[in-house]
Amino acid sequence: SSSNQPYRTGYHFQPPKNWINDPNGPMRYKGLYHLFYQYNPKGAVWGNIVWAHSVSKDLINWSPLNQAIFPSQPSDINGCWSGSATILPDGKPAILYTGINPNNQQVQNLAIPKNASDPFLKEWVKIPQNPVMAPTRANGINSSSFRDPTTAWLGKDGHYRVLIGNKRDTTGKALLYRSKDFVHWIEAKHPLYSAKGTGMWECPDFFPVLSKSMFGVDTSVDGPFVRHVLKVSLDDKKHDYYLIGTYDSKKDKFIPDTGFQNIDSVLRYDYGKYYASKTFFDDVKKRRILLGWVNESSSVADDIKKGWSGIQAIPRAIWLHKSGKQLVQWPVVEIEKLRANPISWPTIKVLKAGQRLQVTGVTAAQADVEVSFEAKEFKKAEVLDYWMDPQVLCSKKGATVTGGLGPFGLLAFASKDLKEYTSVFFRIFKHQNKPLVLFCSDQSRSSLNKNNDLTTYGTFLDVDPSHENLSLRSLIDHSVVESFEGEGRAVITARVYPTLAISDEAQLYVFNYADADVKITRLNAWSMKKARIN
Ligand code: DQQ
Repeated sequence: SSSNQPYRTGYHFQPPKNWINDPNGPMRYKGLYHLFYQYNPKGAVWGNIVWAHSVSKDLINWSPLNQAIFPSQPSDINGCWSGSATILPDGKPAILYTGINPNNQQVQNLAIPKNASDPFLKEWVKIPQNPVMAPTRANGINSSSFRDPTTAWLGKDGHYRVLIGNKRDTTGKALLYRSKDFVHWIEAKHPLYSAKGTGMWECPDFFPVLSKSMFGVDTSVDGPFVRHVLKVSLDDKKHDYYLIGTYDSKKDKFIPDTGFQNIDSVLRYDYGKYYASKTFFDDVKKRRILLGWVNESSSVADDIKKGWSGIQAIPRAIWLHKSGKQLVQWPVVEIEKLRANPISWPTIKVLKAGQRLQVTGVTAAQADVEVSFEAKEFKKAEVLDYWMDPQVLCSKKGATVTGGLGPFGLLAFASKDLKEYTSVFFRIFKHQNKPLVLFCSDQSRSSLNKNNDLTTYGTFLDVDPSHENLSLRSLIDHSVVESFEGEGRAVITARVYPTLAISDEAQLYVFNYADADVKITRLNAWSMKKARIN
């Protein structure tokens, strides 16, 4: 019950108990969305990994099925690790996943549905030819750095291509394999892309986006209005980074607009906790959807005590921003079905310097909040002489540090005495005489239990506040604050474990601890109904 499990989510996906990590093989098939995920059936820590399986009609309410893929043959006897689904031209799905063999080597396996006319895809058959890709002395691939096959795409030559995450020394690589029949795979001479000093690339994802549209396209689509995205999960950093660029289909190479030279300037899906993500194309709603794993910030001892660890983020639609320079992410519209008891502040409100206002009328521990600020007094903005890492800047200038123009934003999971709160806020600087917008998620006061990781997160936001209001949408859910800034141009997901601000005790505020007034141009909030999550 919620009284002894205050941190279980109301609408973010999680199983009833135990450890989960990466989303695997997401797809839409015969009217159902499939989510497989890395799961430990035996406990709240990583281990004994199988593919658990749930299905959904709306990406929000999920029904559990039996485990889909679990150790059963030499090529996966020590674990069934991450992988992806591909819908083949005959309409049937195929799954490529990493198996751990008896020598603890990573190899790739193929599984196909036992009965493809079953929309639930309950049973999966591993083909007798497994493994279909393996490290050998001849190919020189490091057997402990060879995993996480992508969704395949089909070239004009009729051959499939997949990527496998890899490293050699400290060079991260997306190895390319080709196949005519999906069973026999041959390594290409060159990886699709690689980058020195980036370490192991986990869970690569490679997909096309349209240059002037929010619509998604099938993974095999290519052409004049198409750009490509390569996402990699950097094991050394535990973050998901992406590059936008061109896919040269003749050379089978990816040419990013800017590479990994300066890791601090490479874009991320999320500047908080978010890892091992994966997209798929929803061919009915013509959108590309991004799923990602959000791990805990609590101690392992606390995870074992509560009996579970890990959730999935709310599925996000993902597309190329009209600038062409970054992606945009937005919670799938279906999540809005859970909205109840809307409250809306009717007129534009001035939020005076130093002011804090409570947002009443919503269940603050399980809510969806949208707020927009107009911050025009640019002359009051603090000067930032030299560029700084935004996360460091957010840590130095947390929610309690008064500034010129900012901090202003939300206090989520606030206790009545304000001993606890998580603040998500903007702060505007003057940098090279132009406005520079910082967005922070400050967890430093989120819990009186200091065994939690209370790290503050931050990012700069490519929005000009003299032309545009600063918008923020936070999905608040018992131990999660998933915040979308600038209409989805930046995202920060945080995990928090308040001891006082739990359930009905949690409060929500808007605040402005700056020297300058700002205006709230919009505030809409909803209590969120519980989703059926397994
Ligand atoms: N998790 C899986 C691996 C993958 C890692 C194992 C990323 O396949 O590289 O559970 O979180």
